[in-house]
Amino acid sequence: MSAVAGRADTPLDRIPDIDYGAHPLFGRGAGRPGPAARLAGYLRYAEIVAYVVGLRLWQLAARRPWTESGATPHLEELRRDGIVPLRLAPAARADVLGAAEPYFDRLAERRRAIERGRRRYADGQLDTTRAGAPALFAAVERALTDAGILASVRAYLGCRAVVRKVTMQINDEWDSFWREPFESRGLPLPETAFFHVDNTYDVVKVIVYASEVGATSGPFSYVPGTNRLRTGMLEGLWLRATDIWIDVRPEHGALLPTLPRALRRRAKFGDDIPPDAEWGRRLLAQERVLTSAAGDALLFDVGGIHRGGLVARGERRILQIMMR
Ligand SMILES: O=C(O)CCC(=O)C(=O)O
Ligand SMILES: [Fe+2]
Repeated sequence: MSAVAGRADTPLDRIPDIDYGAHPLFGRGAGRPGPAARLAGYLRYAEIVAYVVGLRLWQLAARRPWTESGATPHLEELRRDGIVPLRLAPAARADVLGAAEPYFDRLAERRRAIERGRRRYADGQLDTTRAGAPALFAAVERALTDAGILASVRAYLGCRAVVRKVTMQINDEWDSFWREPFESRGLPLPETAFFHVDNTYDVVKVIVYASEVGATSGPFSYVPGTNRLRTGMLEGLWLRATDIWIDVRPEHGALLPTLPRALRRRAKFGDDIPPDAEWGRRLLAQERVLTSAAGDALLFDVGGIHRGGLVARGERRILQIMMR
């Protein structure tokens, strides 16, 4: 019997309940925390809920509504699918990648200092800010403005979105962040592994492929239309808070089945979908895999279901541009 509610003909419009009590990563077999560990876990969770609520309220208060007057060439597709594959103008692309090169060098050097099998997810990323990387931000903003991407994003979000963060990311076949939770417990890797929605609010990203990305080099993928998933305000809050909680304290995962039912959700749910779940099969059937042949840049709403960087062979380099 499937542990996930929903039938084949139900539209993909919600994130269904997952029976975390029956899940090998969290339920039986994950270990029973004692009373002290439980208390520490719940307190940590409460702290993270408060953080997410505070952040959301602050973002809503700081939000400046915006009516875009420029051309918005990507708006319709972004609204419909949540994902828009693009081709940057060759000069703009060369500009952006040229400005990013020193940061990729720095990241590659940092990765070389860490033994291959020991690199964690964060070891694949180097974040830059406007103050720290002005030339890179200028090149990125020029490219996004000239292509009408920034205007499309502002119209989509209804606020005067700006580039907040540019991240260099390198992944290779030695990375195990997506396999490790299963391999370390001798469990089979689910086909839906690493499917997630981001645990941020109102963010649109552009990924620029900095290397050729084929089917085995960890292409980005997206389930079109899932940017229109219906998530309630509280549900959205639990999804995010629980996700951050288990990311920072994986050992608290054993407490997930003990939470009230409404709170048993997390943004990175792809790892948790049982293999026989109809819902997971539908995600896989609708997944759109975007190799660099499909586009050298991808514009997407991070609130839709996506994954990427699951490299089977070789290395993949991307630039991740975060707008809010
Ligand atoms: O590395 C990837 O392709 C996935 C990136 C991702 O999940 C994101 O940018 O939110
Ligand atoms: Fe993501």
